[in-house]
Amino acid sequence: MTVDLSAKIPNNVDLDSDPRLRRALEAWQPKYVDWWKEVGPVGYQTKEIYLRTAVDVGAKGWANFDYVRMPDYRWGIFLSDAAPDRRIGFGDVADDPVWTDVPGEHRAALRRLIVTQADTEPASVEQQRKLGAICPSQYDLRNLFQVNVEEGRHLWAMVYLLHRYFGRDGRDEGDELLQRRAGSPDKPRILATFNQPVEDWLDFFMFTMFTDRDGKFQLLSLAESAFDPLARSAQFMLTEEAHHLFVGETGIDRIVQRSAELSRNDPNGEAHSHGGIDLPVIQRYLNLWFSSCLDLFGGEVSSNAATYFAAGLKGRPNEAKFPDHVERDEVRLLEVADHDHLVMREVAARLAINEDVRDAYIRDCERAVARWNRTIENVGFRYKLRLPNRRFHRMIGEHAGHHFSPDGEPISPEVYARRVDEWLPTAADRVAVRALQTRPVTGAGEFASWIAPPQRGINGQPIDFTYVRFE
Ligand code: BYC
Ligand code: FE
Ligand code: FE
Repeated sequence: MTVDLSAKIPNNVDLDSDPRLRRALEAWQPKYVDWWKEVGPVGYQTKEIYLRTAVDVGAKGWANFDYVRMPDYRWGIFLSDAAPDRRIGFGDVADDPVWTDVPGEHRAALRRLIVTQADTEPASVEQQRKLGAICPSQYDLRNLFQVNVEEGRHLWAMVYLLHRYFGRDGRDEGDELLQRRAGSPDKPRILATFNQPVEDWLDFFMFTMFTDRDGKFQLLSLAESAFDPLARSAQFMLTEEAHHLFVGETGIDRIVQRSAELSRNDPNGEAHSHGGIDLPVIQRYLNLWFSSCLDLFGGEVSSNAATYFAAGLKGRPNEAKFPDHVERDEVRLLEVADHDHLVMREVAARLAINEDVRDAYIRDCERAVARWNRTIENVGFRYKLRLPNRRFHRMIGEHAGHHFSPDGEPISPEVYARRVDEWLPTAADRVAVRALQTRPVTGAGEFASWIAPPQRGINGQPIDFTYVRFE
């Protein structure tokens, strides 16, 4: 399918052949732009930013770099090319041809999955809206806005599916997606992490590392869906997602590097008196964001997940790599708390699908932590970051309502309360981080004291390139 770039809404879904749908989306567009202006990035809206815009799904065209003002960004609708004769890869419908439309019996479940996915995209833009004012460099400011405009495009991708396949209900959902607000007491976003404040750039890098990474694994699971338009939408979103994950993982790596350098030269092994962030503070932020994001995979035992899997609506990341795609009679063991000790509990494998997805996510996070620890080692400082156990600080699922140490040992509420300041960011930690981030650092090639420069610039440009035109 060729891309129509001259259209009001750039797309490769042949919007012109469906005037009713095109009109409905063109009616949603100004509401979207109003939303962007109201709760999108604060400031910088009239500045020209060096951004990439997707203009095609092919290897060449999908990353087109140029200076753009954010409100003029060309948010488009793109599906990856259809695979010929694609078959469903899992569940009771394994090996059937994929669906080009929504089967009546799965309408409610698919709508719910799409709305939940969609809701996270604008939420993240809202959460990050104030960060421009305290950015550590022009390079990072540009990356923030790149992430923001692409999350906006991900919303477009999902709203297209809602309008195209869910009629009136879908259009109503599209409007409600612009009405909920991250952190709002009366109209909050759907999933808890997307109502959490993102107050500083350590939060931001943790978010793009851990929360966008939930996005990667959810999108990989949706890319397996029997509902082909959803699968192809998710597939193309993943190409953009890679940059968000790069921003998070390398952002933390650069902070960790600077912290280790400053700590190594300090008699007490601390970074804060030299304009850096102490490594234990980074560890506490990590504990917070990682544990919150583990909740985004849903309960360990989930009949929703079992239904999605059986019906072919949502698979697991890279489903082809799993030995069994049906999981009809298999079981899985879960380690859960029984009063003050851990017991093994057996559950049907289909009920534990969320745990399979969480496993894949945790492995990917472990890889990143190992990389950060190599950075610390290369600097010549002794400190090791680590992921807390998956039971630590959970609000959803089997471990919620119990208390665990970061090692995953069951502990009493009293011990937890006594030690929580060692494990999660304290008010003093937040004050210390914010004290380093009080103004935007935007000079050419200039970086804040608490973060190392990146290894290279964006799209082959130098690090001191003009990523944002301030005139
Ligand atoms: N917070 O059966 P359960 C991204 C609810 S991120 C609040 O255990 P299920 C992005 C659940 O809704 C990717 N509520 O869970 C990242 C249910 O409610 P009801 C987003 C939660 O359904 C950064 C109840 O608890 N995509 O793209 O198996 C920037 C029991 O649920 C939470 C998706 O999530 C929570 N954390 O799994 C930008 C994919 N967890 O029925 C973008 C679509 C659960 O009692 N969503 N609940 O009212 C899904 O696949 C599933 O809805 C979930 C939950 C995996 C989220
Ligand atoms: Fe996204
Ligand atoms: Fe993302």
